Amino acid sequence: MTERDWDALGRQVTQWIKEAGAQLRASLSTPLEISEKSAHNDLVTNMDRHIEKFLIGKIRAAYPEDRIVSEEGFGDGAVDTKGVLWLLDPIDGTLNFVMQKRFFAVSIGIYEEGEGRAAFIYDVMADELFHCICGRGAYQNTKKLAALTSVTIEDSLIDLSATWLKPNRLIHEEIMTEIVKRCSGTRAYGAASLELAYVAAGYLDAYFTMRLSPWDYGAGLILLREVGGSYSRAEGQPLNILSKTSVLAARPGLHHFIAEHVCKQVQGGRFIRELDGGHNH
Ligand code: 2AM
Ligand code: CA
Repeated sequence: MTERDWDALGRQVTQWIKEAGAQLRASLSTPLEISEKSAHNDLVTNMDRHIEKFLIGKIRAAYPEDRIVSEEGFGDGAVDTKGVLWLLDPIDGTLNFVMQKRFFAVSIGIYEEGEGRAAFIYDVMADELFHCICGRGAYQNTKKLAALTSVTIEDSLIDLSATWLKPNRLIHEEIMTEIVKRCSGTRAYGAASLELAYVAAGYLDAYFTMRLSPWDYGAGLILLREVGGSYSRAEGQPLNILSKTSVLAARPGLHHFIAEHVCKQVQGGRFIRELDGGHNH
C-alpha cells in the first residue's frame, strides 16, 4: 500500500466541498423538490441527491479503491472499516436547509482501518470550513483551533435538543433534567456535524443526542479528537463508527461528568434504548 498524500487530498476535498457549497447556495433561489423519508420532519431534496452524486463522482475518480458510506445511498454501504472509508453527508441539517435556508453543512469524514485521518465540515451559508488532517491540528477556515481545556458543569453551554426532554422512545425524558438545571445554558442548532464542530471550536462545551448515523458524526468526531475532546455513546461506552447511535461529545472532564450522570440515571431505573441498527444501506 502506498502512503497517501493527505495534504494533496486536503486541497482536493476543500475544492470539491466549496464547489458543492456554491451549488447549494445557487439552489436556494430555485424551487426545491422536497419529499418525506421516515417522518414529516425527515426530509430529502433533489439537492441532497445531486450533491451526494457530485461528491461521490469526484471521490471515485480520484480514489477508486476507497469505499463510501453516504446518507442517500449512492455510496457502497460498507459493513466493516477496512481500507479507506469516506463517511459523507451531502446536506447535514436538511430541515434547516429547507425551512431556514441556513445552518446546514456538507460533512466528510475519512477513516483508514477505522482510524480517523481527515475531516471536512463546511457551513455553506457562513462559508466556514472546519477541517483537519489528523496530527496536524484542526482549523476553522485558516484559524487554528486551540486544544480543549476543562470546564465545570455550572460554566458550561450544552447542546441538547428539546426532543430528548419530552416523552420519546429512546431516552427517559428526565435523564438530562439535572444537567439542564445546573449548566449555564442549552442550545440546539439542528445540524449534528456543525454542532460537533462547535464543540471542537469551543463555542459549545458538550453535545448530546440519541440518534445519529455515521455520516452525521463521522467528520465531527475526527475534528473533536484532534483538539483533545472526548466522545462516546450516551452512557460512556465506545462508539462504533458504522452504527446508528447516541453521541455524547464534550470537553474531556465534562464528558466524564455527563456520562457518569447518565449511567447513574440508568442504574436508577430510567431507560436508554440505543438504535444501534448498523448503517442504513
Ligand atoms: P440530517 O439533516 O442529515 O438528517 C437534527 O437534530 C440532526 O440530527 C441533523 O444533523 C440530522 O441530520 C440528524 N438526524 C439523524 N437522524 C435523524 C432523524 N431520523 N430525524 C431527524 N434528524 C436526524
Ligand atoms: Ca443529510
